[in-house]
Amino acid sequence: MTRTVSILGAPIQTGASQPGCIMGPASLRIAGLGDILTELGWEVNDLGDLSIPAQDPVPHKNPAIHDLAETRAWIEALSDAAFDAAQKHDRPIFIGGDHALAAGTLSGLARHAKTQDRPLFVLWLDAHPDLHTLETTTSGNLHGTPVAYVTGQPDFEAFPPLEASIDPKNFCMMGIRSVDPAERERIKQIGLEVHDMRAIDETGVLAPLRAFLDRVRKANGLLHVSFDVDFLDPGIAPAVGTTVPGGATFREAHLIMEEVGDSDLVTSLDIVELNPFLDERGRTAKLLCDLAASLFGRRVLDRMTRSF
Ligand code: B3U
Ligand code: MN
Ligand code: MN
Repeated sequence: MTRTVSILGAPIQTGASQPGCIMGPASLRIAGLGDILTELGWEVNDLGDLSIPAQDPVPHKNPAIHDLAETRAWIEALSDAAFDAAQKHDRPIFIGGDHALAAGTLSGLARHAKTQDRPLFVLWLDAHPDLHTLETTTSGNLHGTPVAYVTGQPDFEAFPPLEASIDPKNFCMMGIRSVDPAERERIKQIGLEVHDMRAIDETGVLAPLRAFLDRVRKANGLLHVSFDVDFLDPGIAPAVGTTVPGGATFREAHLIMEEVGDSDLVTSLDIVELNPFLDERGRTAKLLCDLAASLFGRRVLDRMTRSF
């Protein structure tokens, strides 16, 4: 039976410091995301772009925080949209938009997982752990907060109430190479599994990834992949506002996608932080489509023919 994927655009950019992510969904569509998945045999349902009504400003005691009302409205809308998409389709894809998007998608997906009586696991591919609370963020950029929010950390009264949180032990982070002091403390405190770039240089991506996928399989979990463009090395993916040198290579990124795709455990995907204003002739958008293709089954050779 043909499996279904839905594509939902969320042109949110209020969580980031510089504008441009609003064009992310359009850029990924122009790069051919839908057609690529159709060619791979998936039934593709493009749900268009989500939007939010105009908001009145909401102040916060942390004066660094900006665009709180809009970001809050996006989280609310995305949580319901992600819940619906997960109930209706085998593999929803959420295309951003900055990473504050994940505060919404993960809260909706956690509610969905609860209806299935299954735990939700998250593979977080990012240069950053996005573990700030509304108290600890110094940049005030709310794309730095989704993991703290969905794992039920304190100081999120200004965000929508969380109906279902995600166990921090169900996260696996890879590619991490920019961590603020408060995030460093939080990682230790809540026991997050973080593979920074040093660990990846030491072990490669496959060993920790396979161990994580085994955990998901044994727990009969749902698996969400949250892919921040800055996970990738800026040399291959320039279209992101928060480039950090020393990111994942083309081959590491494809290998992760192929391995997760082969596991058949993945149930949803975010592609976030694409800023097409910073792209070079669409190369980052095209690379993201190719990485999605690897996750959804594109292979260079069939594994069975490889025995020599
Ligand atoms: N931790 C920093 C930097 C950052 C987080 N997420 C992104 N950048 N994309 C902050 O602003 O919270
Ligand atoms: Mn991020
Ligand atoms: Mn990042």
